[in-house]
Amino acid sequence: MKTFYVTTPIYYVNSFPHLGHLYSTLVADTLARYKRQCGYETFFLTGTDEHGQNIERIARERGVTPQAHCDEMAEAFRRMIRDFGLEPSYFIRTSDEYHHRGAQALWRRVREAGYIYKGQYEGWFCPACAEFKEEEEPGRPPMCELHGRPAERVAEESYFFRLSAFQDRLLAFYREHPECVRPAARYNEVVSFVQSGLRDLSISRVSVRWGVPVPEDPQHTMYVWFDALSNYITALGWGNEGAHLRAAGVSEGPVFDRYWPADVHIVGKDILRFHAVYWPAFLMAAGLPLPRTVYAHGMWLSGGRKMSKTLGNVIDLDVLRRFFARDAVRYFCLREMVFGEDADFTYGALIERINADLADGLGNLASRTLTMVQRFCDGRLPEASARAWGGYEEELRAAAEATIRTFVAEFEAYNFSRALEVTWGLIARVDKYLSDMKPWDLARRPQERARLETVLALAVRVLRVLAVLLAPVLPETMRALWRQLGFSGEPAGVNPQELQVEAPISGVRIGEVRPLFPRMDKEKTMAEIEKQRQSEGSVSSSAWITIEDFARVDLRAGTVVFAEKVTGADRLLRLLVDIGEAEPRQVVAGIAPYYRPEELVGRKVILVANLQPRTVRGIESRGMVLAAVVGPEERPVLAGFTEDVPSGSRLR
Ligand code: ME8
Repeated sequence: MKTFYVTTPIYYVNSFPHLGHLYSTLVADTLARYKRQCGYETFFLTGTDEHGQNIERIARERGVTPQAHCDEMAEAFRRMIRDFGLEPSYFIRTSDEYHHRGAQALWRRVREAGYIYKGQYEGWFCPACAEFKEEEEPGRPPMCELHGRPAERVAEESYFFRLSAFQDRLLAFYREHPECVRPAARYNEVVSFVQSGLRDLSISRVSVRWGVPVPEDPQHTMYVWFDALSNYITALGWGNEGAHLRAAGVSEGPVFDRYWPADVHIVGKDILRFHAVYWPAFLMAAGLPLPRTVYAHGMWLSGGRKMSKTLGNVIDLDVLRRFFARDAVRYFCLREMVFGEDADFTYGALIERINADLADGLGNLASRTLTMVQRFCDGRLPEASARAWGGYEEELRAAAEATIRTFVAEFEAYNFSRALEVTWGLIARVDKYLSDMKPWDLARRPQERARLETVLALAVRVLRVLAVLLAPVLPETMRALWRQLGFSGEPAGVNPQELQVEAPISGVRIGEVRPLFPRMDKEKTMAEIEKQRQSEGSVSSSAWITIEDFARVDLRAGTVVFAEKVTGADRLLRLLVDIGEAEPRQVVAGIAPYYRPEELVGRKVILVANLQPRTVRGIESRGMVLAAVVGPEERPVLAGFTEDVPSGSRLR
């Protein structure tokens, strides 16, 4: 039997899951469903990446053991999987014992092949991403762009992986396998990175305890990426007995030989280098086959910026869970993001797509067709008749056949967005066909019976095609549509590669007709989402920041010594705030409708003192005064003190 192995990255347990995490998993879930439907025996792996200095530190700050922290976080990811109806074959946790044994077995293989040696590592390390950073200016800590913090200097004994020995072999591999990194732009990036030269990689730490011990030298802990990447094979039972698979009811023992090499590792582009350079090198060193494809998807942006807990613009899964049907979230993610490129996520765009594509498009086509079958054909699927079959019908049938072929080709090429766009083109054509043929008029003329039945039969056949093609994307609603059409079994049981428009379905009694996708009231939903986001619930489920993250914000007590309105700007006041510096700070604040300048002079406020200066209406603002945001009109209420505080005092 043909097999297919798809993986997501295993999620780092430093933050709660958000849309970015959900995305990798739902892409993999969609692919897995599609491949199963095409008759492949499919293994879909996901899980959590739990080791490293960063996790050790977070657990310490929370006052819990690393294991307890990881247990809690792994459960949050499992919940994401349950709540969004995702169906991985197995969920791996790198703190699991069988994984440790597998990772150690890989280490031994690489060491025995002569690619691991002991040395001294000195370098810049960002604990938040567990990554060594290149030194840009001699002696100066590089800033981690992702976490906005300087890297830390680390000097210690370390094991090294001889990555430099793999430069030529990797380049030869890329040349011979142009599909090994996709999309093409990422392939080129990887090739030029490797061409620019590879340095050996430090792959152990003595200062970190929370991790997989290095075999025969347990003072050392494996570098978290060596351990994490190996999950893709340890989960299949490589380097262990596969007892975890038996316990989970997945298989009797290891399935490594059946599924490895992976058909595709789905990853975000931020972790491409690990998957397309380090991982193949580790595997080459161990003499194991290399994954067929690493596909790097783009980033979901929110407000034009990468979603990150540090920026506080994370799309919260709680909001998606509460307000949206899960099939709608799947559809939006796959339709809106051209796979491989970045895309912006807004609730407004999600609601608009639900209304336009799902409710008015697919949903409306299904309900108007089935309602007519109910009314005009006594609830039985009609038969097309040769007498009434003309050029228009032939054209539409050909369009449906072409859609099937294009959909399959685009899906195979990971162009999910294009596959859906083409499918919605077909929906629009059938809609137009119904509007042109006016079956409701035909129904009033008994001599047009054959034409009426032909029109509806064709529309029903297209609905059947849609249910089959869209089953991996909209699994729940397409199942519901299948039942409404009166079919037994599942749309997922029909192979899209063998799908045809013609099918012996006439005479089938349809099920109860119900709307597949209710329309959403955009304004009302947006207002409710905003309310929820303001409420405590979403604060508690957003990710933690560390004490160091917080300490980067320089908060000072200050005294307003001068205030005036900014001419030409109704909302703005220009303030001078004394924070114990030689000169008071000039700050522009959007509080003019709520505070008179004279009542502010002498008032104690809290100032964010290290905010990057910006110019507002030609006035340089060097800081921000803190205020609570109250009520739907978002009235600012200045924060202050009930006791006297000297200007310039730090807050922490
Ligand atoms: O990187 N949009 O884990 P992770 C799209 N543990 N994808 C996003 C995203 C966003 N805004 N934010 C994050 C790790 N992701 C490692 C993986 S694999 C052996 C180890 C994606 O939890 C990100 O690109 O930080 C990555 O693919 C995945 O979420 C997990 O990120």
